[in-house]
Amino acid sequence: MTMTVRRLTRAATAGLVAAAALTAAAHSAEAADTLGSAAAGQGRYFGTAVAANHLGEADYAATLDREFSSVTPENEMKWDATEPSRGTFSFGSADRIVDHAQSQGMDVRGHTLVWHSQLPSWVGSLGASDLRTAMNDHINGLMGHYKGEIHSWDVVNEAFQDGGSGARRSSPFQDKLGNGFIEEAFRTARAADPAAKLCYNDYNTDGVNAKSNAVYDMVKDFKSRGVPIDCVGFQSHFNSNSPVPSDYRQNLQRFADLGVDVQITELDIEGSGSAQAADYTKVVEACLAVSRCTGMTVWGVTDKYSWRSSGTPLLFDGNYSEKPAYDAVLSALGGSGDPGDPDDPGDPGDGTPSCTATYTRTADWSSGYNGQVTITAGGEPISSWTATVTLPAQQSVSALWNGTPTWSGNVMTVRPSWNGTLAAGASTGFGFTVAKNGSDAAPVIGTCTAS
Ligand code: G2I
Repeated sequence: MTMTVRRLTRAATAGLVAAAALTAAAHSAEAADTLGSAAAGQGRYFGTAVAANHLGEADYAATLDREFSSVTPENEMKWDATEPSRGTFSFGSADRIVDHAQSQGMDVRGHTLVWHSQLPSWVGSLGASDLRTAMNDHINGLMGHYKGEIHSWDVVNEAFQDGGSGARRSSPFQDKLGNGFIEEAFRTARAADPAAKLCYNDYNTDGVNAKSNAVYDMVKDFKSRGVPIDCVGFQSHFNSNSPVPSDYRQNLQRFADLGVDVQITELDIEGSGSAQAADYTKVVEACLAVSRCTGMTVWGVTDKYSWRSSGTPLLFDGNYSEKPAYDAVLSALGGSGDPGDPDDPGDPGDGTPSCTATYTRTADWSSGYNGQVTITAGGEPISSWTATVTLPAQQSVSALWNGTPTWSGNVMTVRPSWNGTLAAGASTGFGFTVAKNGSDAAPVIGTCTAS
């Protein structure tokens, strides 16, 4: 599909989009018991990253459509997907997401225009002058195609190094165009779609630290010189190594005080149960405490498709049941959803047995390791469970306890031995010993199913 044809098509559908938005608004007035409607009550959006290839899965689409008011294409708007060879744009997968979002009255965040990663190799081989032209052409190509349809664009993503230096990260743009590439990208972006909010987006900038200080200095400089920037995105990928910072709210506030909006753009927090729920509460409360924090996006709908494949960092488990973290977010948003509502999937009394499976490596030595999978029942008692463990090809299992395995290639399906019956919310687990045979990679734990 060429850019020109699609641009005409997108403009022609604008009337339909407006009608869909009205339908969605009417729906949320009836039931302030979803993330999107509760956040709307606080004047914010609540979004999720979406992958086009899951939209055909009924439960995925139903959960997305019911709960969220904004979507970010997880990979489909990146450079490798949209301009795989110079001047040839392909928007098929991104268009599917944008069309779906608009049919449901959801807003769309654009992610991302200029980034060192997921960059086709042809970009890296250009000389400085060609690279400058290619960068501006890319911004114009994407923003032109979606003109008027994107509420906020991540114009530049992850341009600063991790660690204490506060320096710029090496990339073709940084190395060949110098510090000025970010300013140039923002100026080009403003002209391409004046209605879109233009954001700088990064990770490990969530608290006050050397990296966030460097971004802060850049935003301050841009504001003082009239370089067009409207928002800063804080990715907020958290786990035990990178917990929710205690100065998260203060950090959001100091950026807001520079005269930009702040957005939480890729939120996920590894963990489970009440600890994970408490961390999510901290994040939502921080955003609500900063008036210029205009919305939050979680980085995926369900744990089973998270980029953190061995974690469980999202609000819905692999069966699309609401996790304690979901109830915590809804409640922090002031939603009227009752965490004990038997009509809500995953809540006690919903009548549907469910379970979650989480993995930890409990012992490690040069030739092997022990893994432990914890099975936790959802809001209903269960009488049996099934979990899958996919091992890296070289590895083999030499022992397994507290479970009964069956094998298909390198996929081990485990059912209970003595421990199938669990009360609502109760846990059991199984353990296994693996021979590494040269591979230290982690196994991937599949969706837990219960009966
Ligand atoms: O890494 C987490 C995020 C950090 N901030 C920027 C985000 O754009 C980034 O998202 C992740 C996606 O969630 C992953 O889905 O970006 C990754 C790549 O940098 C994405 O992973 C890629 C895999 O590496 C590819 O092998 C795969 O083909 O996803 C692609 C599409 O499934």
